[in-house]
Amino acid sequence: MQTILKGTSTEVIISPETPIVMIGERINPTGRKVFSAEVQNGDLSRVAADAQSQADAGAMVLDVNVGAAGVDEVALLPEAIRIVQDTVDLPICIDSANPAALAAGLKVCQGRALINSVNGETGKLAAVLPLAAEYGAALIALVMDDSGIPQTPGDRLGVAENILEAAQGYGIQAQDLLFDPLVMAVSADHKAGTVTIETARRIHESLGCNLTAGASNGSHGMPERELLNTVMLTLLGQVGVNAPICNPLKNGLAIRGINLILGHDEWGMGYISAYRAAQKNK
Ligand code: THG
Repeated sequence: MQTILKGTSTEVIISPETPIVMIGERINPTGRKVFSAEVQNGDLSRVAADAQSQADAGAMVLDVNVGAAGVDEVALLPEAIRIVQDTVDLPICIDSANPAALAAGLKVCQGRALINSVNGETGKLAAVLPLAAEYGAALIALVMDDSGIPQTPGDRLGVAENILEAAQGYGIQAQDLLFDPLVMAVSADHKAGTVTIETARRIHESLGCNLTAGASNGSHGMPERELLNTVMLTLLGQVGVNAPICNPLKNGLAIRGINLILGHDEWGMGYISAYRAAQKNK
């Protein structure tokens, strides 16, 4: 199953047969004090450099999120998307909890965007599915609904099935959806990792869909976050998460390593060239 995203002129294919696609996470005020303050002042001067550095590190899609307290996302998100697409020719993952901001972003976005995100809540489905249909965008679906985040992989799979059925009612197909099995902090719940991994495995097996995940969420509150993020990306990659949202500046070589070990990198050329580029930048 192929999920196709487009930039201004590039096309990115997400499928089990092709290498894992990194969605760069850094254009997001979460955990970034300076960027957060800038965004709150309407200052997007950092965005172009953050887009370029992630593209240079191998990101093939860029997540764009300007959500911070007091920010008018409807005004600022389209502006950030324009800056990114003026800087690099990559598809955009439009990241907002506000459907009006998603709509404003879609309006200016070139190519075929990835909406981040819908979930199984009645109101979210009604607000976001029509947007994906109208703009022909692909869509990330979080496996939670009006009852919250299910505790078990079976219940999370059930939510995924419900979302797929609702999406099909709008003419959105399985290949247009990237399911997100929900990575939660293992510091708060030591079973959170296994529930996420088993959820991904079951969605991949029974729906055949492609998957994303916010891999860096799992390590919050733990030392050596980078190490834990690598472990998370590896285990998720093994069960079908082929478009993780991560930090390409930190996880770039690990992703190439996963692609190599999983048979997606003939002669290791992707891994070797990423290694050489990293050495050159040192
Ligand atoms: N699923 C989907 N979308 C998502 C998430 C998800 N979008 C947001 C988030 N989760 C993924 N993005 C981030 C971005 C930053 C961090 C974690 C997840 C992060 N940042 C560092 C910190 O907080 O310490 C800051 C590091 C830096 O300077 O870059 O951890 O789960 N669909």
